Amino acid sequence: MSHLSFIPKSHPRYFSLLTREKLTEGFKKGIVAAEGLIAHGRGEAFDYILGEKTLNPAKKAIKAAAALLLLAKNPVISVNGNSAALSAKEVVKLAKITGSKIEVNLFYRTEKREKKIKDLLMACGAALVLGTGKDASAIIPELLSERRKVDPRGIFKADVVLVFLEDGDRTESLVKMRKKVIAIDLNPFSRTAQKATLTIVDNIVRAMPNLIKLSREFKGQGEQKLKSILKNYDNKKILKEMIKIIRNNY
Ligand code: PTJ
Repeated sequence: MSHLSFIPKSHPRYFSLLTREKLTEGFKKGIVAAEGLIAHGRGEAFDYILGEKTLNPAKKAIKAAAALLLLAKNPVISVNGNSAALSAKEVVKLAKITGSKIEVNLFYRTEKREKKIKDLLMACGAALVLGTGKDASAIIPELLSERRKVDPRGIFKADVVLVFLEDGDRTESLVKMRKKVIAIDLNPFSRTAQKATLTIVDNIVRAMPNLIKLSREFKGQGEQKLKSILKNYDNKKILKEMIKIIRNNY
């Protein structure tokens, strides 16, 4: 049974409660791992500290991420349980605008969950979803988790990979493979945030619509403009700015 009817629209944290509801529904449907609910709780705590809004450093990171995706030769969006439950439609939209492939990649990989996530993405309009079943036949070296299994047409040969809710290990391994990693992670202290090429410290439910909007705006603009956005972007500086805001606010 959905708990949506328990949430008054006037509740000051209506949006946050609605997001929780999407995850618990995703869990009941077998899309979200039980551990994904706990991971979201950690994200919520950081989001609370950020004032549940997209802060300036995150806006700059989103701008650079849009430029990086549009300049990439083989961009891939990596989807797990939480990102499917929260942003499946947005993943498909962003993939279409930026010419990215979509790949399912799970920490708690089961065939059943892979298939459910793939079906959801297809129902949202994806033409092709990589990385499920036997398609995940390539291996990320030195990575021991199930996330090491990737699609040779997707993450394995990608030059840019967009990741959500990571455990850090894979981001590090992908960077070692000379790929550029864009991470959306509410925790600026996490290994993922620190190791990614470009870190968007924001909730995926806010970052994705903004990323779509900017990618749409930037599409068709000359390479030079996109390259200059990236040239002026410094991820370490952005992370420091974010941490400074957190420290100064409390
Ligand atoms: O791949 P799956 O679906 O089998 O599940 C993997 C989970 C999500 C369980 C796994 O990746 C995990 O345990 O994640 P972690 O290590 O707990 O990391 C989650 C990170 O994502 C934390 O740093 C959170 O702050 C952050 N986070 C949680 N919710 C959001 C988020 N970042 C952005 N937007 C969110 N909504």
